[in-house]
Amino acid sequence: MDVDGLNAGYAQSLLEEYLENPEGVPAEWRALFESGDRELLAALPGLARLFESLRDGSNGRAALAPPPAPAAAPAAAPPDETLLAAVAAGVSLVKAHRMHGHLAAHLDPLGSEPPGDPALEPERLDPPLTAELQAHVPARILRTYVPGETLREALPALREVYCGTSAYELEHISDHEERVWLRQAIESGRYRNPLSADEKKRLLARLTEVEGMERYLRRAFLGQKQFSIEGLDVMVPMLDETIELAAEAGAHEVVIGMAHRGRLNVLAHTIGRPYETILREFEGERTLDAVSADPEGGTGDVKYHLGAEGTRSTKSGQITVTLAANPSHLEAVDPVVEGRTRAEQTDRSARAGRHDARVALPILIHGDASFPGQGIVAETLNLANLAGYTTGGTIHLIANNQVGFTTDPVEGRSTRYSSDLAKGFDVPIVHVNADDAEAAIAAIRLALAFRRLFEKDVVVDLVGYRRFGHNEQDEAAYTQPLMAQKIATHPSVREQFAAWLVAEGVVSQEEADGLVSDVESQLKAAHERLRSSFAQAAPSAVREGHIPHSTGGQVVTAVAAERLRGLNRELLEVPGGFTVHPKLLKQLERRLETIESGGIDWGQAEGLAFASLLAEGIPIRLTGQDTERGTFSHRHIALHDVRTGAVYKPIQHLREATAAFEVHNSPLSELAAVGFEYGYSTAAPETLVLWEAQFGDFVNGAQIIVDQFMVSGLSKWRQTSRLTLLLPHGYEGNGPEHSSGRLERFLQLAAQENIRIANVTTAAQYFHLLRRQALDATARPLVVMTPKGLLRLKQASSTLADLAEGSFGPVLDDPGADRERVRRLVLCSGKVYYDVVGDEARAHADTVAVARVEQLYPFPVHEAAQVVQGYPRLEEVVWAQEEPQNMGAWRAIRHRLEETLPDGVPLRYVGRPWRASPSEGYPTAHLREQDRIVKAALSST
Ligand SMILES: Cc1ncc(C[n+]2csc(CCOP(=O)(O)OP(=O)(O)O)c2C)c(N)n1
Repeated sequence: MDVDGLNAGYAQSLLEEYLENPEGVPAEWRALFESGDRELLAALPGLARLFESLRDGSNGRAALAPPPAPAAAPAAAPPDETLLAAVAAGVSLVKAHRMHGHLAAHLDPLGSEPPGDPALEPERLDPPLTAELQAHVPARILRTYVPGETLREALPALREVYCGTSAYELEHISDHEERVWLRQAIESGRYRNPLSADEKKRLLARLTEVEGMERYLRRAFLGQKQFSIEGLDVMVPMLDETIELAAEAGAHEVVIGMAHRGRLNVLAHTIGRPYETILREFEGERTLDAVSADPEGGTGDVKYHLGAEGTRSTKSGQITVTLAANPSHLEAVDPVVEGRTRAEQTDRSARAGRHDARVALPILIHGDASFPGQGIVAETLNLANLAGYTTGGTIHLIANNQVGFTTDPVEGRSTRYSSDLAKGFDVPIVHVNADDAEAAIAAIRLALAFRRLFEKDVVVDLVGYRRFGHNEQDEAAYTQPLMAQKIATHPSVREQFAAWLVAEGVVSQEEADGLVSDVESQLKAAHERLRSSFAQAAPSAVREGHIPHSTGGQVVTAVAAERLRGLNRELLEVPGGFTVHPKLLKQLERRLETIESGGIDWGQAEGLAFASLLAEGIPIRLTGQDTERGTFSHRHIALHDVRTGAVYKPIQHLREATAAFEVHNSPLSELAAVGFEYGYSTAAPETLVLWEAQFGDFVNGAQIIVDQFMVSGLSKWRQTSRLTLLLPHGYEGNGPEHSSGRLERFLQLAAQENIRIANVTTAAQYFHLLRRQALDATARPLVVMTPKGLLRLKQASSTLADLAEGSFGPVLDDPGADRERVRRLVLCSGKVYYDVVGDEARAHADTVAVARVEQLYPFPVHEAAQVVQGYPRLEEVVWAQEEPQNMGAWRAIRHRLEETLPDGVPLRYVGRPWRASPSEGYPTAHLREQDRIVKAALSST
């Protein structure tokens, strides 16, 4: 070590660096600091001076001021080694508070003792940090931001900060800047400014409203489910603060996702739904007079699942607050909210889309049992920092009532905290005792400031309790008797806060009581008004309605040939010097020929459909696993320069485009990935939002989103969208898991024209289908069974004329059949068509016609009947499918087909028999089965 020229400043900076990060200083310096070696220290005058100054209580400042004046050590000053060790112990103590302070924090309003940690106890350190020794350790060198000159002065503040009614977990964060910012923000108390008297009064008034509403509902509607918020009442003022701060930071919208707990209260107080409306819904459970049946034939939904939107006035202007509709399935709404927020944050009205996270803020309110238990939470957290999915940071609020229905935390999770999962995502976590209203508000201020600065997620774990059972029909004491006993005598947060304000002289007892009776009177008055309105209104009849529908038949989907030629060229343009992989380049360049001479394949037709829509001002968002290239290497919408790795997407540079095209490879998720796109599509109704499964089978990982949102959202919440699922489907010998997009599931879920389902067989059909989906005035989700082998099959390719002059055909008749000769009509759907017509037996089966049903739902009854009627000598109709009999389309469309048959013409099934697994594992078994099906379809029985 070179000691010449060493100055005290340098030595100190090394020492400080060492204290912050021991690994960050050269090994020899580390050894020195750790040894406290007097001789070595003597050899380093600068450092010696530093230690001298530490001893004289000048906190190292003297060491920085050359020339140093020798300080007279007080008689009782400890020796250097002890002092150095004390500094090191002091550092450990500070670190321990930052890392483990939460273990000693008083987070439970019900008063359970925190476990604590030996590292937090100064007397248990080595050397024991007595009060006297603490007084010799300068606070500055410990790099804390709490007030106090010495450790002795700083420690109580440190304890207050880290082990009070708030606690923090942030040392797991890998970004140094974020960590340091958080420490500073927390220790300096920047976000814990005491509330002003006015703010306190407002807070009390809010808590009174929250509690008052729950109490009124419980009394007025005994036993009806309200999933009371009580025990977590402060959540509502926390949301108030969030909305205020979001508006201040420039947001126009706050999108909230939450489950049942406290939802009615949030609807009333956060969204601003009038008490009367909520009371009407409660009355609706008793009398149909209170609610009118859905005139459109939907089922509606229970009151604590309904979505809502309101406008709030803040100091920074008006802001929209949306509560997303959600099903009972806990946490399923999380990615939906993220997608929705992302859509709000995105300007798609120009070729270069723009994402601005300041525009909207997502808030997810989780249950403490659900957060660690439901995998979708992890999937959603994993979206947070991805370019295609980020929403610039979500505020996660765990409504932690320390129980999940009747399940205790020890049974419900393997982690100490409900929030622990978030640690793996570098998310700061604030735990806060829900009985400390001011601390809860401070937690929100910190969270919002962090999000604003770093555009990342934050978790606030609000630790409260549940005053009653899981719902108003449950008895908590049956399963959590001790907790229930404690809660029975535990004053509410409003009561505590009121008592405190009275003691402080901020309000009088009369004022506090007056607030309670005011809320009560408001609710009573609203209820009276509602009741008198029943008396006057004529009872509404329950009507059998129809959800308006359209199969999109009217939409013109053809695009002029010249425009398609131009777009085709542009889709192949790359900037000068950009080198596409030579093999790929050859494939792509073929598209210049196919547009003229035929052979437009799936990928090309899709690109042209997208490009033409962009030119018509329709934005598009396409995501899925490996979707930029396409699972089957057929799309190549993003090109990679083989020399530089640079990426270029020609479709984003179309000269005529007047809308944005977004494409992203998704993370390996189905549930959150589809949920996100569903949410996005509901908030961007003008956009064609597509999600592609790697193989169709995998869509069942997203079953909750399909069942609870996509197919039933319209009926339950009048919420629909153009979400389009591309599900590779077809029996090609790849085994049980890569054959089926589970067509039967979607067909089973289809009713009241809630969705559209197609399995098309040509590139042009796909082109027209996509365009129709985007342009149809009636938005509906679309499920497409997309091909694999057909992507490149010559017969499935199309010509420019097909795109420029054709349209979507829900049923395609046999083009070559001799109508007078045909005795059997084979109807089928999807790829099996090519197996049938491509079979050698086809040539001899001239009494057989083969037609395709391209749209399976809504079933094209009229078009199918026309095809059937086109064969006057028909003796039988065969439905041929490659799926097993209990799968595929058969069971869902059989009755539809039967409606089309002339009298006396039977309908016969040809396909795999009933099977528990979709397809054979052995390729040879597959081939045999495929051959049997084709032969059975073509030959007479
Ligand atoms: C996916 C799913 N599984 C099970 C349930 C049934 N369920 C409803 S509430 C609940 C407990 C939830 O506990 P927690 O997340 O802590 O929220 P709390 O009700 O305590 O507010 C359960 C298991 C559900 N709604 N969703």
